[in-house]
Amino acid sequence: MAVQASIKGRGGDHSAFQNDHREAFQADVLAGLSGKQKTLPCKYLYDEAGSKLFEAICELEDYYLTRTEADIFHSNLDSMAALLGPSAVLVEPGAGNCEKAEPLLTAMDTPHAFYPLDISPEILLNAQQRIQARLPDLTVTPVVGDFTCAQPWGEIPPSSHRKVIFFPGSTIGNFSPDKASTLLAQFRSYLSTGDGLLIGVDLVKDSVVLERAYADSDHVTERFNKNLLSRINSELDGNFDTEAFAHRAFYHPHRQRVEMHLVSLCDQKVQVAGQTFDFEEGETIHTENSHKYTRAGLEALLRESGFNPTQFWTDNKQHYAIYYAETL
Ligand code: AVJ
Repeated sequence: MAVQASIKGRGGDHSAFQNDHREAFQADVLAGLSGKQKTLPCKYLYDEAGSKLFEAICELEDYYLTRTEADIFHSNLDSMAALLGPSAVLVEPGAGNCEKAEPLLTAMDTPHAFYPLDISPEILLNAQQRIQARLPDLTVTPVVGDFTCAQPWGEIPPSSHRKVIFFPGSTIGNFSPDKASTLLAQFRSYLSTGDGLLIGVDLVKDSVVLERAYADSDHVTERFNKNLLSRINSELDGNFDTEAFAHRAFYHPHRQRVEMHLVSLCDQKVQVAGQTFDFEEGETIHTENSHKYTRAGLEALLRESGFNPTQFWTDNKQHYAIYYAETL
């Protein structure tokens, strides 16, 4: 069967996109390493190698999130599909390989269209072909772009059909509560009255369980974290010695988040893009936050962002939750 490989957004102008991307990466890295507390934005963890390592993390026994979310979806697909209703348009920011949307689209009553948004055109085209082959009557239109920007949302044509934003994977946890609220309000501004949001969130729980998920005994998360240094070495002419840094992940109960850091194991100097950065022994680079929510906290976040949570599903340990919320 012939599959139409249509793609919207920045996919057409790939090399210009790569160039912009490199410049932004360099500016963000140099700024992040210049602060008192050194930081690196977590979105840069997901280059090709990083995305593969993240997929490996999702398979780990210690990393309960992916497995638990998949179980909740699997057990409740029919009631979720019923809530989304017939002929809905599904939009997924940060869709990646679209593995979570596929069973949902299959359970839905004649979905009208699917718009996966992601920064990687290659992953989107693969997913489009796979889903289109399985659901030939559904129009799948990948949109390339950063979903925190206005650009990809502007690529989606207006439609009279009911729209639902699908945001699984606890991706919302990577945003501070303030930024999460801004992001959800941005989602809301794209929607109309009666449209919806289906969102997956990791819940606050025992810190031992949380810390094991981010400092796994197979050391895959360590490789995922250190891959950021290797990426800086190869893309920004850096000379990080990945052996001279240790992976550290801990739950901060007051901030309700797991923080991921890279700890310098000695006093050292590192060069990146012609600049020198000093590290003291024990000094860290803060590479990621993964915010956790209570049910009340998440419901408050949804309301302040313009949504009314109407349904929620969880697992028997209440480790993870999926919410359906309607626009207020
Ligand atoms: C992709 C943001 C949901 O925070 O659990 C996994 C990323 N970092 N292990 C998470 C991650 C370390 C993950 N999210």
